Amino acid sequence: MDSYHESLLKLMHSLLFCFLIVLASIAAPSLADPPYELCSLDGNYAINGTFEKNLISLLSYMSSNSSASRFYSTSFGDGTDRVYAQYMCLNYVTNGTCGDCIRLASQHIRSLCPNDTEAIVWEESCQLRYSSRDFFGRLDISGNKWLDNAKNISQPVRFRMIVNNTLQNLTRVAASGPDKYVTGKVNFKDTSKNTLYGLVQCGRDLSAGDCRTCLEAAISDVLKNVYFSVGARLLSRSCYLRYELYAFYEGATEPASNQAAASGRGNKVVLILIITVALAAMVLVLVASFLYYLRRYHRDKKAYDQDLPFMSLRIIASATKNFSSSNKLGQGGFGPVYKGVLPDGKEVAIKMLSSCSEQGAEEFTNEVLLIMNLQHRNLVKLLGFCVDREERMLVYEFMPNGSLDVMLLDPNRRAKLNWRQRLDIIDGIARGVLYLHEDSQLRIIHRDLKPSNILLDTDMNPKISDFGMARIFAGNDAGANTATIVGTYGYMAPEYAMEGLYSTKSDVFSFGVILLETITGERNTTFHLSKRAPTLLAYAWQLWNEGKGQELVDPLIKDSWWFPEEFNRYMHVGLLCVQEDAYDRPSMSSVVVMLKSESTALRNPDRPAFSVGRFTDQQVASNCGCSINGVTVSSINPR
Ligand SMILES: *[C@@H]1O[C@H](CO)[C@@H](O)[C@H](O)[C@H]1NC(C)=O
Ligand SMILES: *[C@@H]1O[C@H](CO)[C@@H](O)[C@H](O)[C@H]1NC(C)=O
Ligand SMILES: *[C@@H]1O[C@H](CO)[C@@H](O)[C@H](O)[C@H]1NC(C)=O
Ligand SMILES: *[C@@H]1O[C@H](CO)[C@@H](O)[C@H](O)[C@H]1NC(C)=O
Ligand SMILES: *[C@@H]1O[C@H](CO)[C@@H](O)[C@H](O)[C@H]1NC(C)=O
Ligand SMILES: *[C@@H]1O[C@H](CO)[C@@H](O)[C@H](O)[C@H]1NC(C)=O
Ligand SMILES: CC(=O)N[C@H]1CO[C@H](CO)[C@@H](O)[C@@H]1O
Repeated sequence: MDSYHESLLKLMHSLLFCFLIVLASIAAPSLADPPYELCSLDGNYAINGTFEKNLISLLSYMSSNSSASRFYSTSFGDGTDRVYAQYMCLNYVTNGTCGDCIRLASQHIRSLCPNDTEAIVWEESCQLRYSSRDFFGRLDISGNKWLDNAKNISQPVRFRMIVNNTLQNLTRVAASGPDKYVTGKVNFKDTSKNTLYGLVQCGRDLSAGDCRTCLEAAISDVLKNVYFSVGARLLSRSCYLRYELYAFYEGATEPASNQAAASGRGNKVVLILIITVALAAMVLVLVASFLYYLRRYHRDKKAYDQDLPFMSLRIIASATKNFSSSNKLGQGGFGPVYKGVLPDGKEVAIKMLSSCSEQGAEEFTNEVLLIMNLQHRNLVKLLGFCVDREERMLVYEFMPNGSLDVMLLDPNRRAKLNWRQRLDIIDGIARGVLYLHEDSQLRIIHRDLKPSNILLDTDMNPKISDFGMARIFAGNDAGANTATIVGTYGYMAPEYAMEGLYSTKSDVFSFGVILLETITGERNTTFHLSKRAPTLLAYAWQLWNEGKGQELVDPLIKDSWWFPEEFNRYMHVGLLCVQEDAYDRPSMSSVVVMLKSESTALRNPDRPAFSVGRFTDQQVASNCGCSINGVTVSSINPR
């Protein structure tokens, strides 16, 4: 495509973007302005009856006396005509505002819930409630209402975590304080610097425990219902919470960029103008979309001819019960991993990639589509992916037997892993890595091979996961030098850990460590604790030279069925793979041949790399600085 078309497309894209913003501001599904009410279906009081008279006196009493306190409960009348009423103003409002708010609420409550024996209304800064039953000091978390903001956050998953964390912290403080009220703010960074402002408040008649229960239910309700919004409120009978990206409790008003929907109300001229602009934009957008898809179609015809395995964030969120902690399978080097169930009942593992990647959505999509074309029985199958603003997710088939790591660490499970299965696992890994290095149409260096990245299916077939991650994060090819080191100490080749030099031979090194760990049941990273030698590699080398290699066989299989000759050959190949000089290590294709050929004489191994980095089991992630609350996460830099 020539440059004229390119710039035309760019223009179209900007218009599309503007259009989406305009559209969002019209269609935003946030609730209307207050009041919001909840009327009971329990019963009605008689018109002109005593209950109504009592209610009227109570409301007028509260209206005229409400500037004295932020929270007030009182009752009036006798027997079945007795009315219990309570109001709560948000603590930050002035006496005058509180009074005005209650006066307004008193009028609204009767017109919104005519002749109901129980009702509650929420105004902008207060709530008013009455009932024929005594509810003072009693917790009621039913019928909570939530409100969201018109504007969407760019990284909802991470934002929700920060919101949850902040509100949980505020809850702890508020519940134990005398005012049952607290505000707080937290700085965080997503696409730009931001501050989250939160407020929680309980009725002062609640105990600390009930206040906490109420707010925890409120947090859970708001997170369950509000997924994308930059701010939200939760209206409950006994408590209240709100969070925004501006200091609402200090009188700040919502920044114009957030205000989209709130200001649209009643302003017909603006609305008409917007619609006109939108219609004009729509025509351009249609043209733009056509050109855009035409371009994509030509560039990546093959990938798009297949069913595009793109999944929406909504589907993924519902598959993982909104990324609930009970669905979390673990924490990978690039972000958390969740178990999910797709609408068709298929079990999947969903890997969230930390948003540090600089890569744009389009490059990411292309990269994933390339990687999805890799198919091998020893690679975990990538089923789909999701890109939503800054969020990136990969959807894999679910592996019921977990990872080799867990298998080797747990002595009970390791004991059940017999000699034959171990050799099959090693052979499978070797074939998978060979496919990545040489046989696929892409040349892929894994860069983070380790037992926790080897998953096991129901038949204990090994499947390599996280392949293509190095490509996705670094986006470049083999035999390079990189400043971004992705890997795990104990499995990283010395030239890679120290100098950032990587090649297929660095994967061969990691494979060698996995091989030795699988046949010996020892862990390279914690071997020094056994005091026999600083590392498993050093010890294996020492025994090998003394002709006593077989002493290293996993004691858990020692008494069962295993072949010393096979053990010797596997150990020999393992030692060849972990040699210090990358040049001396065999290629993956020779490894596969050597493991299988009983007759070939193998070359003697040279000294292995004895100490690689510090032997912590620390993950070294990409050296980006995502920070939550000023704390920089994942930036361990090897020298
Ligand atoms: C927010 O994002 C969700 C999901 O992507 C979408 O359904 C909704 O329309 C968006 N709202 C706005 C105002 O952009
Ligand atoms: C209630 O009382 C008012 C005036 O006291 C009267 O006009 C109205 O008809 C009465 N309504 C009923 C339903 O009795
Ligand atoms: C609000 O009312 C309380 C109780 O009447 C009083 O102590 C306080 O000084 C008032 N505050 C302001 C700002 O007027
Ligand atoms: C009051 O309640 C009765 C039912 O008991 C209902 O028929 C009537 O319409 C209600 N009055 C108003 C003003 O809603
Ligand atoms: C919020 O955090 C709490 C722990 O502090 C956790 O139990 C809960 O699952 C989290 N909720 C969500 C929706 O992430
Ligand atoms: C919440 O409190 C914990 C422990 O007090 C603290 O480590 C964490 O940073 C706090 N989180 C936020 C978002 O304030
Ligand atoms: C305690 C108090 O201030 N009570 C006042 C409440 O308002 C009524 C008028 O509606 C006054 O008469 C009370 O003195």
